[in-house]
Order: sequence, then structure tokens, then C-alpha cells
Amino acid sequence: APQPDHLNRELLYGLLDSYLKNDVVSIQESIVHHVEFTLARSRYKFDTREAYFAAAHSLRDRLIERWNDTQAWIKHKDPKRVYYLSMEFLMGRTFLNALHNLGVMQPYQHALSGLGYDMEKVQQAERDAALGNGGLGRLASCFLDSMATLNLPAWGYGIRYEYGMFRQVVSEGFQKEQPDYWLTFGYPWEIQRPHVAYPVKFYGHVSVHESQDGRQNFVWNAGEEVTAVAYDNPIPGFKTPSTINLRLWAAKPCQEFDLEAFNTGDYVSSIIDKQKAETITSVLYPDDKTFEGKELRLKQQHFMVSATLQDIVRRYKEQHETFDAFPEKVAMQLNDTHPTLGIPELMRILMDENHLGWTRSWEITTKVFSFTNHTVLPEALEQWPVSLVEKLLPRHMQIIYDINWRFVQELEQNHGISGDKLGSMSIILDTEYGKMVRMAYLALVASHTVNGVAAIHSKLIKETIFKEFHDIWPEKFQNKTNGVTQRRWLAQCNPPLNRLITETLGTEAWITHLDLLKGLAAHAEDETFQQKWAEVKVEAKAKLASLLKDLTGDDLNMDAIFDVQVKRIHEYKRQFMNILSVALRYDRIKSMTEKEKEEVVPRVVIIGGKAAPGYDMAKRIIKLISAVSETVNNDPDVGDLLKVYFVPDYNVSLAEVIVPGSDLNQQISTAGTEASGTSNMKFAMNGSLIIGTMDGANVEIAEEIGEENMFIFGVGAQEVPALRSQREYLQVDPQFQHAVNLIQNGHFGWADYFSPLIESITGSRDWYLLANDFESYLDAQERVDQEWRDKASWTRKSILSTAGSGKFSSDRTIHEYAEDIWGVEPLPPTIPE
Ligand code: 8GP
Repeated sequence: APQPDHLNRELLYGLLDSYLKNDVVSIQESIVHHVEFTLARSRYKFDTREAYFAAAHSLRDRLIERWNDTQAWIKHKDPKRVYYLSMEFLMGRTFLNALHNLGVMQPYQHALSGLGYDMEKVQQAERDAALGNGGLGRLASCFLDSMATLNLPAWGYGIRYEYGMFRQVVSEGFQKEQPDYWLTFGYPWEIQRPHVAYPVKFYGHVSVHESQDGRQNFVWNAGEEVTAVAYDNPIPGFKTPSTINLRLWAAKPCQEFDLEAFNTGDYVSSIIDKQKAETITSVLYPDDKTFEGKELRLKQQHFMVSATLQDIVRRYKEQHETFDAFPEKVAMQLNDTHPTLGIPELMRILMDENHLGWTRSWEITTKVFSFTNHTVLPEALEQWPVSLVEKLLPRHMQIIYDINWRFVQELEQNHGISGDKLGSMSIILDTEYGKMVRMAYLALVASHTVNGVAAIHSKLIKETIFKEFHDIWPEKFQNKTNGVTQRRWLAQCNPPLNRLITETLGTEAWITHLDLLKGLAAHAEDETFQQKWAEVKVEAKAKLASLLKDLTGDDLNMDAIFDVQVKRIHEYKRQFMNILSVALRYDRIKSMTEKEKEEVVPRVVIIGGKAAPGYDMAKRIIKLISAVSETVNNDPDVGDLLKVYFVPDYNVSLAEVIVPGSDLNQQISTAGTEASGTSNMKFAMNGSLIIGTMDGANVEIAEEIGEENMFIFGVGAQEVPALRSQREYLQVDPQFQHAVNLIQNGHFGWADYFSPLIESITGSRDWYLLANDFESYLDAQERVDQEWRDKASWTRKSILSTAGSGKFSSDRTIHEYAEDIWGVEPLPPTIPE
């Protein structure tokens, strides 16, 4: 774009020489200003949603000034930067988080109430940004919060899907998926950057040209080109001006129209054809841990990494003449294998567009990428058909073949590997359906580091899925135990607990130094403190109860244990085992005398989570939970001793109410299957006790808060393989059989519909060992009931859960990534001269 003839710098600097004011009147003025001029509504008449949008815009102004200064400062200092590449960011809501991190909660509250609006209701007007499936996507969002708070020169890169995670509606117990068009009323937090746009190519063919110095130049003549346009989302740190960027790409039709097509006369259909470009970023794939080789998904992956790498290279080249310093200035983290095409794309950019040789390009590429694995489940590991990659990305396929060829040479020559083992490590896998590209192997070969997400998981990847790679490159493997941001998951979602902790520790420094929570342990025995702690829990339970009242019309028994399992529905997570034990509990209560019932510890069982639309078993599990709920909740014999609820459309905003309000949370995956889990950390922070297996981060949580303060059960990961091979001969616990019979005999209706579920846990089919762990699970549940009877002891454990959760801050995790993997350092922003 043309530049101005004369820039009046003196005047310009004087105009915006201080930050916007945050007193109540200034904020009210800015809200009303946005009502009039951004929303074009009248200041005399705007509803709560409009109040939200105006307040959001006023807060966005304050984010932008910090964002601008942070980015100018980083550019000025030119440090090494880290880029977090992820196909998913599960951000949830932004308003409350931004108010809190900017430290302007109070004045905004007063400003809004002064204008006649209730802060709570205004907040509710915001829709979740649900651009992710579950754990992996939410982790990426927690990481952004920590990177900003730790003043790291970091950016996130991803896709601006127009349809986020589907809305789950449960109708007659069945999950129905509805589109989540979250942009209906606009998204006030993003800044569109029409000038930050890159062409992204697909299809076509590669031609080779001999250059004058005798080198071969590869030219990719694309068959399709779309434009990636940047949308920036400022991410504020807590109590620091540092505001980093989440850049999400949207696909738009290419600027340069193919004039040929237009000149043939079919003007209208040419335009309609062009519009198809936008479908690339239209929808988030709702599969969690199942890999489907869909062409559009591969397009999305390439689209994201191609735009991202062009952007990163452009930024680097603005300040550097050669690529020599690239590895000292750039680190890129691949969030699972989804962005792995970034590897051949960087090779292509360096070789074909910047004319570096293979050796130099490979040297650079292998210094900048690192990769995180999030699951050992084989069905999640990406393998793309060579035929598809070849068609969509012909040049990338050539490069992948070259990478593999050199890798295989190295295995033979440097590691003495040959024969079958060579084949088993090859990036290209030969199958009866044709050749496949194993993305994890590609990521492993080109990354300097690979990490798992909890100690047990990092150990397992070394012993199982990546064993052969660990044998040759042990130094590449690391562990980075996950964490969650205590800003969102404690300070913001649980204000009463926030206040109590701050008052008790005499400081709110725990909001950035979560380790300080261990200071609470000294008060665990103190009766008055226990009393206060219990009151805070009652307050949070009341909020959860009111949510359920809105959903179901029921009033909950506040003396009951609020027992929660919320997460994606998956066989390995064993929601089925949970509901089997509920069925049994129900049956037991039914056979009790009135006298016996007096001894029963009341429970409210809350289950929530989405099933992938094509995951039949998971959908049947939802129906089973609903069926049990229907029977139990309407049985007068049971009264309020037991209630079961399936909460529809579980998402980040619901979690912010459910987590603080729970007494007990279930983390009951088959040992060795849950890589880490992160809700376990959120629950522990909020004083909810864990019933769980020695799986994922539960193991480290037990180390921190003490096994005696949790309800641990089940076999360990080491025993699982042997047990699996003996499944058909294992003795089945009679109680398990009884629970199964209740379902099979139609006690909850729908017996035929549930029979595939029953089959899936019978004999040799019982892959997740429900039958085997059931007895020990019931035993742990019995201990839960016993413990609840001793209020003081329960509260003590609850306090110790929070006290022991300091390790599980994503600040700790990010600090470790920065030091051990990325080599980036904090750069606290100062306003540049
Ligand atoms: C999840 C893991 O299941 C969970 O244990 C972990 O806490 C979380 O990642 C964050 O590390 N994994 C995924 O969400 C996942 O594997 N998604 C599939 C696409 C691979």
C-alpha cells in the first residue's frame, strides 16, 4: 500500500502518549462510545447483549494498546521467539479472563452496574470460542495464558473455524449434533488483518529446471490457490503489560482471479467456484483420538502450516539477510502431529524459494521443530495415504520421500539396522491398501525433541509406540507434565476460594506462583479454617445446583456428594464403568429397608461430555447414562439418596461452574491409556477429591497430595498387557455380573440397544478391563462413602488437594518447555522509545 508523503511524528506521538484510563467514568464513556459508534445503537436503549459487545470493545481497546507495545518491543529486541502450532485452541470465553488479567474487574463491574447492567448477565452473553475438541485444544489455550504471563516472546498459530465444536443436544437420551456457528453476532476480540494474507497452494505438478550453476530447481505449479487471511486475538498476561498474539487463519478466495475462466463467459459460475476456497476453514473436525484420512482435513493442515511458515519466514527476513540465524531466532512446537506438514513446507520454502541446498535446509529445519505426543492410542496416530499426499501436495511428497531415503541410509550406516526393522521404522508404511505416511515418524525424524505429557506417558512412549526411535535417539525424548492456568481454573472461576486462599496465605502471589498453595497445608487441621473451607465449597455447590435446576427443574440435595465425571465420552475413559456402579448402587438402595436407607450417603452423580458423531459405542454410552438417570431420578423408593444427571453440551464455560462445585471427581481410565488428563488438575485445585487409577498425571498428583488423600484403585499400567492377554479366562466379579444383568434384563429399558455395549465388556472383548477393575472400583467407592461420613477428615483432604496442586500450573510446564526445549527467555515489555 502507498505510504504517506509526510508523517507528522511529533503530533502523532503526542496524540496517544498514555494508556486509556481505567477509572469508572472513563470506562463508562468508552462503553457508551462503542454502543453509539461501533454497534451503532442508541445509548438510551441497548440490551444486555449489546452491553456485552460494547464492554468487550472497550476492553479490546485496552488489549490493543498493550498488544501493540509488546509486539513493538519484541521486534525491537529481536529475541528468539517460540511459535505454538496447533489445529485446536479451546479458548472458551474471553471477557472475564481479560478483565481479570488486566486488573480492571472492579472498575468495569462498577461501570456496568452504574449504567444499569449486571456484570454476571453481561458475561453470560458471550459465546464460547470452541475451536477444539478436548484436552489437547484446552491445553494449547492454557499455554497461551502462561506464555503471556511469563513474558515470553511467543505466538500461537491456528485456524479460525467458522463452525466450532458442535452443540450437543440430548433428545430422549440420544446425542444430536447441531452446528456451532459461533460468529453469528461477530467476535469482538479478534482483529482482522486483511493485509496479512498469503497464497496457499494445492494440487498441480512439479517441474524441474536446470539453473545456470547446474543446480536443479523444483517449481511447484499449483492447480489451486487460496488466500489465508490473518485474524489476531490478543492474549493478555496476568499483571504484566505483556500481551501476546494468537493468529488464526481464515481461507478466502484468491485475489488473482484466473482470467481465463472469466473470459470463457461463465462469469457467475467462476465466482461461485472461487467461493469454495472458504470451505477449507469452515469446520472443526469433531473427532477426538480417531484418525480419519479425509482430504479436507489434510487441506486444513497444510493451509495452517503453509500460511504460518510464510508468516514466520517473512517476519524473520524483515530483520535478517541470511538464514544463518534462523535457528537462534525461531522455535516451533508441533501440538501433536497435526501440523507436521510444516516440516516439508519449511524445507520447500528454504530450498525452492530461497535456494538453499538440501543439507543446509535440513540443518535449519531439524533445529527449529519439536513435537508433543498426546496419546498412545493407535487409532489416533495419523497415517495419510501417499496417493492423497501426492495428489494434494506433490512437492511435499517428494520431500518426504527424500527425508525418508536419507533417514533409512542413516539407520543402515550409522546404526547397523537392516531388514524388517528398517521397514518398521520407515516413515513410509507399505500396507495392503497402499503406502501410508506415518506422520509421527516424520515428526520424530525432523524434531530435535519429542515429549510426552506426564511422566508415565513419556515413559510409555519410549517403551511402546516410539521404542525403536528411543533406542537410537534417547536424547531426543523428554517429559513435560501438563498443567492448567490457575488464573482461569481457580482465581476466576472460584472467587470465594480465591478470597479464602489469599486471606489465608496473606498474599495473592499464588496466582503467578502456584507452589505457594502448599502454605495451606499448615491449616488443614485447623477447625475454624476447615469450617471456612467447607462454607466456600457449599457456595460453589449452590452455583452448580442452580445450573442443574435451570437444566432439569430439580432441586439437589445439598448434603449429597457431588460426584462428577466430565470429559469426552470414550471407552478408555470408562464412563461405562461409572454408570454400571451407579446402576448397582440404585439396585442396592431399592432392596433396603427404610432403616437401612438412613445409613446411605446421598450422591448426585453428574456426567457430561460429547461423543464423536461417528463413534457408535460412545453414543450408546450416553443413551445408557440417560436411561439410568430416567429410571433412578423418578423412583420414589430412592428419593434424594441418589440422582444421576447427564449434563448436555459440556464445554469450557460449564466446566467453570462444574469443577468448583464438585466434591468428588472421577479419573478412572484404564491404566496406561490416558496420557495425562488436565481436568484432574483443575478439580484438585478446587478441593475436589479424586477417585482414580494410577494413570496419566494422577500418578504425579498422588505424589504431590498423597495417595491417602485420594481414592486410588485398579491395576497399574505394567499389569495391563498381561491381563489383556488373559481376558477370556479372568474371573468375573459377581457384582459386575449383577450390574450387567440389570442392563441386559431391561431394567432401564432399551436392552437391545445396549447389547453391543454389554458385548464390548464381555470376556475377550473387554479391552479396557472393566470387569477386572470393577471390584476394586466399588471398593474405592465404598471408601468414598466412609470418608464422607467424617466431615472433618473429608475437608482436610480437600484442603490438602488444593495445597498439593501447585505443581500443576501451566506456568511450571511452560517454564520447562522454554528452558529445556525452546531456549527462549522472558522479555518483560517496556514501552519502546
Ligand atoms: C489428550 C489426552 O487424552 C489427555 O490425556 C491430555 O491431558 C491432553 O491431550 C493434553 O495433553 N489428547 C488428545 O486430546 C488427543 O490425543 N487428541 C487427538 C488428536 C490426537
